[in-house]
Amino acid sequence: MYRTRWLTGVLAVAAFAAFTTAQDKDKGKDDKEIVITIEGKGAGSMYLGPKGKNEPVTVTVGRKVTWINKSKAPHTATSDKTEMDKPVFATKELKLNESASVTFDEGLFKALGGKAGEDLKLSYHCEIHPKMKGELILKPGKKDK
Ligand SMILES: [Cu+2]
Repeated sequence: MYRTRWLTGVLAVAAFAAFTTAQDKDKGKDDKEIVITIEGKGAGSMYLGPKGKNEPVTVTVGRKVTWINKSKAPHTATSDKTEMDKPVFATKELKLNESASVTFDEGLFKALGGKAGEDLKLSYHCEIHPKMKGELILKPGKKDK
């Protein structure tokens, strides 16, 4: 009897801790992180933005974009733009359920050719499957929140 009560107390604390962590994580996502899911769709694979579609994703400069691979084939997110023959940004090769993030800060925005007050269209691709393409629109300046 005593032992059961002790266990209930521990479970209640654990549940509270889990709830708090989940809340903090969601809050962080709302503020800064944009998640793009990489999914296999029939013959090809696509980069699906927060709306679940392969369409340009708008990113305010300063925000973090996370790509997570939900298909069995490995993929990357690699900028089309190169600097000294190297992509300006590139994730590692992502296997199933692996993710990688890129923070599009002011420095990276400029390295990609961004100018103050102008949106920058940024196309990227998968290094393993060059037909896989995605697009971001980087918005400089004010945060939208
Ligand atoms: Cu790929």
